[in-house]
Amino acid sequence: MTLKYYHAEPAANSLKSMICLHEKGLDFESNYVNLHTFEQHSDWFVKLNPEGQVPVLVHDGTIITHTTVINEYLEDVFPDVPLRPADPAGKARMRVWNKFVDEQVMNHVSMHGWHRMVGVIARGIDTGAFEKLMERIPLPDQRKKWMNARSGFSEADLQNATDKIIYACKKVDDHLADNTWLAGEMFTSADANFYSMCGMMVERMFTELEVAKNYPRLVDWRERMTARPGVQAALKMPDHTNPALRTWTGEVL
Ligand SMILES: N[C@@H](CCC(=O)N[C@@H](CS)C(=O)NCC(=O)O)C(=O)O
Repeated sequence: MTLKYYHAEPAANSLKSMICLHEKGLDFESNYVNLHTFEQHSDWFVKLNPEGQVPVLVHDGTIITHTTVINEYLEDVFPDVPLRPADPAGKARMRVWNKFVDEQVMNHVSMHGWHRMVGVIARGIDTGAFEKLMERIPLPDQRKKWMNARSGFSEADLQNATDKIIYACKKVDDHLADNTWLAGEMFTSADANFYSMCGMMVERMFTELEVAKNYPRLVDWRERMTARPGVQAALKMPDHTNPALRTWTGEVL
């Protein structure tokens, strides 16, 4: 059996499935894809994933993309250490949380990240070279996102994204009043999802939200997440980010 994981730094989508791989104790080959040199749009990578995005899982030659799908696949093929409830109601709870994070959280946090971090990279590229890079991006929405990152997202769009993040933090914090983990009493891939997309960095990225004061249960959950050996192992995966960006706290550099 061969399991290969193509990924970038241990954050966001790359971290999300990496947590599940480690939590399940699976032996996998780690293949770093350098987003800083746009390797995700290179010919070899687009052959693997025509959408030109990380991460990608390759299991005995079968290519699986999209982190929520990858995590469900891992669950179906490697159920020994379960990260999904066995009962239909528990499965549904987990999936509703995954759907919430995928559809109503991920893009909003990502917009702020791109505005502040990817914008630095995008603005550093000469105009002719930038246009050439844009031509290689397979997904039209992703091409627009790169162009917006270069010019800067609008204040209205950024504010809308912040509003959605505030909503998500409150929703999770309220939910954790009666639940240990997002899907109930069991740690699931939904926890890996919210942690990777928002929970682990929300306090650092959005200091104005006063996360520790306003969402203490979310912070407690985040600490319990970070302490898990599987999460620790995932966070230790290679990080090639420019050191200035790694310690970035949210200001436009
Ligand atoms: N729905 C996809 C989203 C993947 C995604 O947005 N990947 C980002 C990294 S977090 C990426 O590859 N960005 C580089 C680019 O699009 O150029 C998933 O769940 O895997």
